[in-house]
Amino acid sequence: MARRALITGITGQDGSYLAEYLLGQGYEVWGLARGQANPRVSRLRKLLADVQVVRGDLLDQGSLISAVERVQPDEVYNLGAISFVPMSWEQAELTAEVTGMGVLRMLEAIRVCSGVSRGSAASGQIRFYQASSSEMFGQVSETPQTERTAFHPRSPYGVAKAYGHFLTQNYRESYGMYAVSGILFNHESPRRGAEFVTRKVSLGVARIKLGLDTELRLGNLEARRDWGFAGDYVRAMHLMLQAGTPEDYVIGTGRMKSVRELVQAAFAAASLDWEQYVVTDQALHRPAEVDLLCADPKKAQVQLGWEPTMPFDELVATMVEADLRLLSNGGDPDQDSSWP
Ligand code: NAP
Ligand code: F7E
Repeated sequence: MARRALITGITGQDGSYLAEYLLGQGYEVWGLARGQANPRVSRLRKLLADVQVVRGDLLDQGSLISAVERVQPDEVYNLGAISFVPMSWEQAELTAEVTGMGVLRMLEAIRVCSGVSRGSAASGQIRFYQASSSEMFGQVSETPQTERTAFHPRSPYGVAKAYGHFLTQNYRESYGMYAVSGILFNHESPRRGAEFVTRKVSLGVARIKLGLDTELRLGNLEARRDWGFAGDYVRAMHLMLQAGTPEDYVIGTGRMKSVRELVQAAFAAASLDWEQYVVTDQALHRPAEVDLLCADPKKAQVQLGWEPTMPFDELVATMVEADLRLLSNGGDPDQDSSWP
């Protein structure tokens, strides 16, 4: 019988890549989707027709228990979150509820449905993956960051992710559950939400190239990130749930670039000079910035055999090309009816 996976955050960037990857591995894939008329769900049904949808919300404990009871998954991937860092200052309580408490609700649904209690053996159990984030490192105490680097989150999002991270560890230690966190650094793709800087830049370059816009307004160009390709990172999530022992892993490329270098690479990919078009705007700076993030993914390389495949310049060029194609065909980045 096919193994069954339940993915929260199925309508997001990672949800789509993970679903495709698991379907390719022969899994029966279920996606948890919220809302009574979520337009991203109709798109999902069109583009990933083999994914079965179960209704539920990370804010609603009962719905998660019902989803686990109905799907009877072997593996649960908790990717659902308020994931845009600036939004976490504007709606800090909602971020805490979805990104933080949502982890508790999902873990509880699994614990209750598998009949696990303190001291009971947790064999034949559902394996749980939590989407932790390099934003937990925040103001970094060392570079590169490893599984042992201290957390100093700089946003309500980072704080909520740290709660989910420690709670996942705690359920592993308290109940013997197979529950792990992947501490993933920034990963991008042509499916990335338009609010994140890589996609904002690739869409901005495409609009300028096609004469649809004359400038691109950005915040802090000096921030540095470790950017990889989302398709590579979902493989790491799966590998973590196949390991002999449940452990947490840092996933990233080990190389960092500044937003300025990202901008240079993206405009160069369209044969444009970025300095003619980019305008910086203080209003887009954050109340507390994460200046730099750079992964040390050695543990994942050695123990899981995981490697990233796409270099930074190729990733950026791929995103710019995809957005040029999308806009040339009259597509809308929020409604695009195909996935690159
Ligand atoms: P994303 O594109 O923003 O997707 C977020 C998903 O969460 C969407 O499917 C959204 O569904 C869902 N969601 C929001 N509120 C929900 C709720 N109340 N109940 C259930 N689902 C809800 O994020 P992503 O880039 O794919 O990232 C996936 C996960 O990895 C997130 O947890 C993110 O925080 C984490 N992460 C991402 C990165 C990265 O660089 N991409 C790095 C580290 C960690 P709707 O369609 O209903 O809005
Ligand atoms: O910002 C700077 C901004 O919003 C990256 C999420 O997936 O990765 C992501 O979080 C950097 C920051 O991603 C603009 O100040 C400059 O320093 O693309 P971002 P993020 O905040 O790093 C982590 C790992 C996650 O877990 C999150 O869920 O770019 N920046 N100018 C800008 N950023 C944006 N969005 N827009 C600008 O105009």
